[in-house]
Amino acid sequence: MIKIITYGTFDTLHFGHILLLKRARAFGDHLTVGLSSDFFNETKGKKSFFKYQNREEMLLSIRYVDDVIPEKSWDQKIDDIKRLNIHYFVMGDDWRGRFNDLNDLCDVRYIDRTPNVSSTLIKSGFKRMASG
Ligand code: C2G
Repeated sequence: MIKIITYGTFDTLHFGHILLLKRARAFGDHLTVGLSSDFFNETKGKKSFFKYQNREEMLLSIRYVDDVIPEKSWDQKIDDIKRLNIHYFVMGDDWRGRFNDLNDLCDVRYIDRTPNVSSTLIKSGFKRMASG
C-alpha cells in the first residue's frame, strides 16, 4: 500500500484544498492529513474560522482522505512519516523547498497551488457580506 501524507489547516474548505487532496491521493492508495490543531494554528499566526473537530469532520467526508491526525508541532513530521510508513509527502508549492530534508525518509512532492482562492479571501468575503 502506497501511503501519502499532507499537512494543513484546511479552514473554510474550498476547491483549492480539494484539488490538493485529490492530487495528493493520486500518488498512491492511502492519504493521511495532518490537520493543524487550533493551538498549533495560533503558533502559525492563523486563527481558524472552524474549530479542529469541525475541520476534521469535513476532511473525513472527502473521498480522497483516508485518515486525519492532529498536527501539533512543526517537527512531528519525521515521526509521523516513520510511524505511518509514508511513501510520499505532498504539499502545495507555496511550501516549495521547505520540507526537502524529508527526502531522506520519503518522496517529497510540491504540487501547484490553486490560484485565486484561499481561506483568507473567503473569510474577508464573509466579513464584507456581513457588513452589508
Ligand atoms: N492549497 C492549495 N491551493 C490553495 C490553498 C491551499 O493548493 N488555493 C494547499 C496548500 O499549499 C497546502 C494545503 O492546501 O498544501 C493546506 O493549505 P492551508 O490550510 O493553508 O495549510 P498551511 O497553512 O499551508 O499549513 O506543516 C504544514 C502546515 O500545517 C501547512
